[in-house]
Amino acid sequence: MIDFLREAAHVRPSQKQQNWFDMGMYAFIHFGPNTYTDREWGDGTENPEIFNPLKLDCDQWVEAIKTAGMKGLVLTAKHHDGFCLWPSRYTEHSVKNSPFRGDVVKEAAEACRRGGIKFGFYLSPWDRNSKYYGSPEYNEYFCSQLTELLTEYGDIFYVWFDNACGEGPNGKKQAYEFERYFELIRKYQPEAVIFNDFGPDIRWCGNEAGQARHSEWAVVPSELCHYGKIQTGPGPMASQGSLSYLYNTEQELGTMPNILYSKGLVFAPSEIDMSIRPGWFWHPQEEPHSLERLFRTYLTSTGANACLNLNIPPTREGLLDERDVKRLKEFGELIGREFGSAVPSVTEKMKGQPPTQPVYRVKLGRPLKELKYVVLQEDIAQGQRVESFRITAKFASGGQYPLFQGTCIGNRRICQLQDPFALQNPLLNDTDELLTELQVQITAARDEVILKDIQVY
Ligand code: FUL
Repeated sequence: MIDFLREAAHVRPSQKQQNWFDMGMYAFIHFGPNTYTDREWGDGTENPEIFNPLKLDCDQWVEAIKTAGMKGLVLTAKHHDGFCLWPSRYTEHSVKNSPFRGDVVKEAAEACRRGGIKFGFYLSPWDRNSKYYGSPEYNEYFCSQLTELLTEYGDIFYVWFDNACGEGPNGKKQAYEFERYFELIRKYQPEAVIFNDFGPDIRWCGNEAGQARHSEWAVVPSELCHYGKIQTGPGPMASQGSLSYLYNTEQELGTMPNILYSKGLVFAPSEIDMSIRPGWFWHPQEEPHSLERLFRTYLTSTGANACLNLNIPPTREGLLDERDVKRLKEFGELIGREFGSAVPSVTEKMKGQPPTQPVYRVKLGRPLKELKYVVLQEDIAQGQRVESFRITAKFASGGQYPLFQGTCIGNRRICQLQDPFALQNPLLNDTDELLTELQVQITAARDEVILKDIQVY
């Protein structure tokens, strides 16, 4: 059992998964015929004539998403309606038969390059327009389109696959050949990470509400992320059960009782995808979510061992809506205010503690009356190990006060102690005492704990 946990602690990310973690937040862009029909799912019969973004300006998209601190953009090159935002050679259902006639994928990729952020795309396997859908030819067709996108638009950091599999125009469903699609990506864009509900590189968190799990493990059973590279053998109790019930909406994923029955473990961190508005596509009557909602999502995604893929849909003109642009700017400013400059501190590991239960003493460079956040980071390159921790405050008088208890840390855990949106925040304590030190105590871990950083705000 202990050996198995130790093995679980050593399941490590690939370099590209680490690079992805470092990005923290990037933008999803849902754009296509739905933008013009006021729908969320087109049925594939839309006339390409309706697609006409007269003021398309991808530099405006990039500048706006950069104000929020986002490091990349993921464009819906093709959604379920089958309409291609690039002039694909393999179909007539694309921008080439629209009055626009340009190439949105090219414009977006070039704007990202000019703006110094990364570019990726979403390509829907479900295609409600293609006559091939529901037959083996469709996989050929899909691979040809994927190859166009992988070879003609420069470096791609991300390929996002939707698992949805509905009926095509012939009333048939398609057997997707994901392994084949993944191979093409590895061949043409070896640095790109691949998203699919079940991995291989990045998995879906299980909701579209912006909420990571209470304990969001990057190391999960291989039964869930069967496309990933299996990095351990079976759990000690695998012979008794096969986790056949496992689905990505389970609350317990990667936790100890969950991995105990697994057939093996995979490193596959979770992405939180959410739209800035109720819909994924732009609808004239919708408004962006409040700044508060976005900020809470930031804490429960990038601050909970995941990344945030926040969708901002362009309007019919091809610009991001001014209301969304304003909200993105406010969002970036708030993140800057809250996390812009850390309180200077010196961390020292206390001697004589077991390697799985270390205690860190964080001496503050200046005494504090209030404390907003403590941000903890494991050295994720070495794996994810911490099961539980607590933070204690120490005051000038020597008094102590328990502040926070948590489970996972992983790549980045934001422990929130004050809420910028609350009318009143609890005092650190009920006297005028000043906080001089924090203690971060790891109460359980799968193997020796390797923290990368502790920051105080
Ligand atoms: C879902 C799709 O059906 C939605 O339209 C949207 O693209 C979302 C990101 O993924 O599965």
